[in-house]
This record gives sequence, structure tokens and C-alpha cells, in this order.
Amino acid sequence: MGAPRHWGWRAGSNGRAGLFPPPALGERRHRSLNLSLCVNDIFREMVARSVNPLTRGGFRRGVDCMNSALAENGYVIVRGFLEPGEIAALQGLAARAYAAVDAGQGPEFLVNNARTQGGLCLAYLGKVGCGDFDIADLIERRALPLIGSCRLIPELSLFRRVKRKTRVGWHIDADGANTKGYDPCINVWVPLVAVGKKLPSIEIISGSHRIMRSVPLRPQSAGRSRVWVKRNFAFAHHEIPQLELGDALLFDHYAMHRTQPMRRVNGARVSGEFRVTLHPLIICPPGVDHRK
Ligand SMILES: O=C(O)CCC(=O)C(=O)O
Ligand SMILES: [Fe+2]
Repeated sequence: MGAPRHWGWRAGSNGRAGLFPPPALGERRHRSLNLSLCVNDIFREMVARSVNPLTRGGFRRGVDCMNSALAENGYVIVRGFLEPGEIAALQGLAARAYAAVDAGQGPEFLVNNARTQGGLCLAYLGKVGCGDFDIADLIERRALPLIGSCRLIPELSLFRRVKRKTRVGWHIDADGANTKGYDPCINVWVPLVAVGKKLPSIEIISGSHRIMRSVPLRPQSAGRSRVWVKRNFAFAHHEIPQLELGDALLFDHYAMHRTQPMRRVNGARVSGEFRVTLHPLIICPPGVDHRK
């Protein structure tokens, strides 16, 4: 495998070195998230010693550490997850797909879904003439050095266009997005615009995935009320990552999250919800000829 081009620390990348935590969050976050610090330190050390974490045994260490942080906090922020060209390809694809459904093309449910909730399922992009780009390959390739082998689930992955009236309330994806059958499952959330200041990011509750695993699931799309969340996560750390183009938020499908509340949303925020499973039997089903 050739050296990956997307690690934030590599020369000529988007110029904002490091994987996470984001520099803007500073020391307070370092103290509260020991495992973030651990991953960050490992990569910083590798950068300092010019060691490529994907060679000389670094790959396993990087993946283990990233997965430890995911296991501990339920999310990680990855700077420079995608390169500018890759983001541009996704932006172009999403723009074409939304233009098609906004013009009433494609199956009725797809048109209605995009209009009412902003969702545009990847499995149906072909129905609106946009099935020409291999999103699964891109996301799986970029996620590999971070979380190991994974498979995108196209029928549970989507572009989402959030406007002032289409924001999503508190929920977990295991029931809300019906990913429970794909456990372990990670949402590779990639905004196609900068988020957190002018357009809404995601608000996520640190460590909530561990608690939510022992809470009965709800019917699909049924969220949790603000009162419920306040009562059950009174002292938890809420994170609202500011993400630039190319950055990603990876989170466990049991992590409690919602659209960042924002008083004023000018325009629309489009993002990719690329859900991947780490289930070994889905990644490598017995008796199936695997993708190379
Ligand atoms: O786009 C949002 O604000 C919410 C997204 C979400 O809930 C998800 O990606 O699972
Ligand atoms: Fe979600």
C-alpha cells in the first residue's frame, strides 16, 4: 500500500497538522479526554521522528489508539480526513443529486425525503443519474488507517441537507438510523461546508454511547426529548466540533447527538453520513469472493 496522502501531518497536506483534538479547543479538552491526548501524542511523536504511522508497525498502533479513543469517548475528530479534490468530488455529486430531486426526478419517496428531511440515500443515487462515483471505496480507504477494515452501508448512508427547519433532534443512530444490526458501526460524518460557526455542526455527548448501550432502543426515527437528555446526561461533556472542509467527525452509532442548535441558519448545510460497519462477518462474509 502506498503512503496515504490524507494524514494532516504530512507535508503538502491542507496545512493544518494533526489529527485531533482540534487546536481551538485547547487544554481544557486535553484534560477531560485522556485518550484523545494519547492518540494525539502518538502521532505527534511520529511526526517529530518523521515516522509514517502506516509503516514500521505504526499502522496497528494508530488504529488501536483511534479505536480506544472511540471506545472511550464515542467520537473522534479527524482533521484532513479527505483531500480538497475528494471533497470537491463529493460536493459536485451532492449538488447534482439535489438538483435532480429538487426538480422532481427520481422515485417519489426520494424526492419527498429530500424535501421534508433533507436526506438523500446513497443507495438511490443511481436513480437520479448520480451513481458514477464510488463513495464506498473513498470512505473505506480513508477510514482504513484510522479504524481498520470497514464496509460502507449504502442503504443506511446519505447526504443530508440541513436548513433552519430540518434540523435533527437528540437520537442515537443504532435506532434512529436503524444501524443496530451492523454493530460495531461508525458514522463517518463529513460536512461539505465548514461547520460550527455559521452553519450547524453536530452536538455530541462524550461517553454517552456506553450508557446508551444499556438503554432500550426506540422505534426507528424516534428521538429523545431534551428533558430526557438533560436528566440522563446532566454532567456529561457536550462537544460541538468546528470542522473545516475535509475534516470529519467519526462517532459510534450509540453516541447521543443532534444538529447543533443555531439561532440563525443562513442557507443550507450539506453533509455526508457515511455509515460503516466493522462487523467481521460483513467485512469478510464466509464463502464470498472479496473485493480486492
Ligand atoms: O446532520 C445533522 O445535523 C444530524 C446528522 C445525524 O444525526 C447523523 O449523521 O447521524
Ligand atoms: Fe444521527
